[in-house]
Amino acid sequence: KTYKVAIMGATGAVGQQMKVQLEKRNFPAGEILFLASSRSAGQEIEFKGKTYIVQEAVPESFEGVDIALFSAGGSISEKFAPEAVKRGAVVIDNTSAFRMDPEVPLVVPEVNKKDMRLHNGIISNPNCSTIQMVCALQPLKEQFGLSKVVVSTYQAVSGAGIGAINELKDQAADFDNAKQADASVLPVKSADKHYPIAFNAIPQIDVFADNGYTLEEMKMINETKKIMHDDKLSVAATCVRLPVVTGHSESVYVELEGAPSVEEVKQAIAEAAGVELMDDPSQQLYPMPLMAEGLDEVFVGRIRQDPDNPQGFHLWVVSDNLVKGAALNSVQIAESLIEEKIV
Ligand code: A2P
Ligand code: 11C
Repeated sequence: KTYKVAIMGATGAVGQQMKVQLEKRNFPAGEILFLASSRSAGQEIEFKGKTYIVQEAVPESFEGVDIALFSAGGSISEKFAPEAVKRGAVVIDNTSAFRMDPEVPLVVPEVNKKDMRLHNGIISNPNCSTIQMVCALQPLKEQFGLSKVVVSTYQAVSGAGIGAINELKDQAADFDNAKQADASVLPVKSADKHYPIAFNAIPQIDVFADNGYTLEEMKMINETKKIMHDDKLSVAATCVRLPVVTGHSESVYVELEGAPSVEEVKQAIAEAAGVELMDDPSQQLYPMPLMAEGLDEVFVGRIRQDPDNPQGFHLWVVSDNLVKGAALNSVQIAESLIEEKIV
């Protein structure tokens, strides 16, 4: 059996990667539609050796679509996802539009695949920085119990879309004028002030909430609790943008309910689905975004026990934010829908 698939936001950083993942995993797409705004309607996209034309998305685009992968921004999802559902599609939405809606499952297949079954037409794909963190946390929770998480992120510009990648490339070409570089995308396109990202670190991703946290930080806090089904889990986050093109890195501190040895923690990480242990200080082996680019796995290294607390551990977690953080996770949800006979 094959399925009619639509990619909404097909020309974007995540949309392009969705196409790559569908091809790479040989997803049973009998028909495929590449949708974007009128700005890029008419562009050509190659898929499995055939040329397709990007179409401007309208509600009728979703007629007959079985699975729609959305990554064109929250307001576009709010407008078009209900239209797609009305026409019989299951929407896998990679924006924050519906993630915290109690009626909408928020899924990382390695962690909470079965939540998918409760969908009402929309399944949300979590934020990229949340996905890679929960993949590393889940085996620790299962084996040792998890009570507290404190995370600091080192996030790549591709998380903010193609405009942010271009901005970094332009600014990085002019080292001597780094401080005066033109900036209009980061930290947030709609914000009053913009700062250069080349040769910089910006402790703001998304806009600020009233409590002083940014929305990116609140996503990591709220989404983690929802995916792990644990409202009592204590989570705090500080999210920082770095001049890295692709691949988010995270320094994650966890407090466990038990006090395992470092070796036991490493073993749990090594055995976890979708996660690869990369941790050997004697060989200077640890994950970095440049090596993770284009790869499927969540890489974990630098695992250390807190010298002052046998239940505390530090981990360094790296993954390609466009792959497992977005497109791959969405395609895995689509594959799970087929496996579980939900579509
Ligand atoms: P377009 O190329 O027409 O602007 P990124 O996150 O990399 O900036 O990508 C955003 C994606 O969302 C692009 O594919 C973009 O298409 C798409 N998009 C933006 N606005 C709309 C819209 N109004 N309708 C459909 N797609 C949109
Ligand atoms: C970033 N994590 O790196 C953001 C991008 O809610 O899906 C993803 C925003 C989202 O900028």
